[in-house]
Amino acid sequence: RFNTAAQVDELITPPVEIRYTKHLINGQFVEAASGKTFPTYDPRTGEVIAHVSEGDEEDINRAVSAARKAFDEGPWPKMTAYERSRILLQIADLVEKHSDELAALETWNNGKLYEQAAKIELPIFVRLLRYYAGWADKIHRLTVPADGNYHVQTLHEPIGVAGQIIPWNFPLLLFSWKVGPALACGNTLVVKTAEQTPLTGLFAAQLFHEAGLPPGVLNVVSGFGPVAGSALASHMDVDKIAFTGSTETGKIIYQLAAKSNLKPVTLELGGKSPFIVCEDADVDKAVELAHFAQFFNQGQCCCARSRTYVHERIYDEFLEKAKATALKRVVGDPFKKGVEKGPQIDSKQLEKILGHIRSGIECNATLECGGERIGKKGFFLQPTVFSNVQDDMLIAKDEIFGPVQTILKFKDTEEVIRRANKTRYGLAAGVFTKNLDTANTLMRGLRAGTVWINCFNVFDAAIPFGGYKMSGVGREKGIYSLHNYLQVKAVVTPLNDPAW
Ligand code: TXE
Repeated sequence: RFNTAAQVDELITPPVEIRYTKHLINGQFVEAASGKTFPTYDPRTGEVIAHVSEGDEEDINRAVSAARKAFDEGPWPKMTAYERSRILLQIADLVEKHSDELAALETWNNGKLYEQAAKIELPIFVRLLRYYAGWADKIHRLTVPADGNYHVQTLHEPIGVAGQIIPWNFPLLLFSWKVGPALACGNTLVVKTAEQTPLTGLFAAQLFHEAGLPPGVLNVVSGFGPVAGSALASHMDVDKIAFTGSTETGKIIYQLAAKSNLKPVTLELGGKSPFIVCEDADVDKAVELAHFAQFFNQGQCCCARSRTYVHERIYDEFLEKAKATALKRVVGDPFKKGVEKGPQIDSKQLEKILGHIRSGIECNATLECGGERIGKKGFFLQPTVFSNVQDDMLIAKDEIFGPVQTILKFKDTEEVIRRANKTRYGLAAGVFTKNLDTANTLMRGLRAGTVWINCFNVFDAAIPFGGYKMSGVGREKGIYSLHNYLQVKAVVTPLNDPAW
């Protein structure tokens, strides 16, 4: 029996108001040029909670013009780096002060656990801004020892107007990953939030302005991908585009960038990451970590470890315990304390996940528990576990992006490395072992942008994140993200000093 003690029909009223629904362009909230709006929903009920301005090409043009003017005329890129750093620190303080409201709005619009938004994601947001505030005045140029009688130096300059497209699974967290480094480097921005979750980006951007960010530096347009998103990716006056979302849309963005002005692209895309439990593992601990690595954020994580490979000697014990853990996960209103799983984001995602569950059953994987929608209101789904999963089944190949754990059996390390790598993705991997040699072999053999050994989801601001293969292009966070937002200019001057 599923523990749905926190019933989905006794919902808590969100402790926050919706104040901002219009585009934020040049420091002002403005209606869409067309006057159109679109509804945004509460995933707990599927009911409309607000109507938001719907951006199209004209709104993107206006936002890009504002960002261009702010870049060309300043003051942002021309300020001293120390001044930019101070403003970023002020923003971090103000966001921290409003963390509870932002977290409540995030939960209301996304369905994620309020405790998770307030205690994990907002602190990461604030920490990340402080981290990049620290970088702003430490981006050094180089002096280059070139042959000949020349003084050669490189200038590291902001790239210009950056377009940033954000998905719905971590609307605020990914907003910070994108805007933090770009602002620290002195760029100006146009952000297109996800159509499912437009509210928190607008609220956060308003706080950025209240804390001292000059108008035009950060513009936020709400709207749909194929209209507003593609207008941004193909805009001739946008100097760089960064995107997080599906691999399919990532390919479109790459093409739009290439067909327009060859703007550089960073992509953070989907995954089908393995979690490898070796035979020497403490089974209870491994079950707990594998469970969280899959079910965190309703399974809506690009880095969800969605293929759990378990060594054959401990497979049966692991499976029993994994199933018991999934059955205990409390599903309900994400605002309630004690609830461990909220709704999926929308009916499209719910249907996609249910389709994968049906395909797993049709392929004769064993449905150990779950597999069904809970209630008729909102988008709640039972935590689901499949065993007897084979590598060639769709549930082991496609990104399900939901609360579905697939458990596979393996015999030895070389075999599991080969099987884990046999995917178009390469975002992350989990390894669970007490043996240092095994850990080292796996860590080197796995083709993934992050390998978490005996831990999971450690997302420090300084740790780079991104994918191998079709999981992405480039890295975000850490020092690596600065490279995405800087141009390198080589400057050569003759030296008339004969001593040189
Ligand atoms: O993603 P899209 P969707 C995966 C996950 C999910 C699937 C589909 O498997 O089930 O993608 O989700 C904008 N030009 N991930 O449809 O389409 C869109 O408006 C420009 C993994 O939501 O990739 C939104 O802002 N932009 C992922 C953003 O792209 C376009 C997170 C993401 O939407 C566009 C989300 C276009 N033509 C989904 N089409 C991760 N890596 O974390 C859409 N967009």
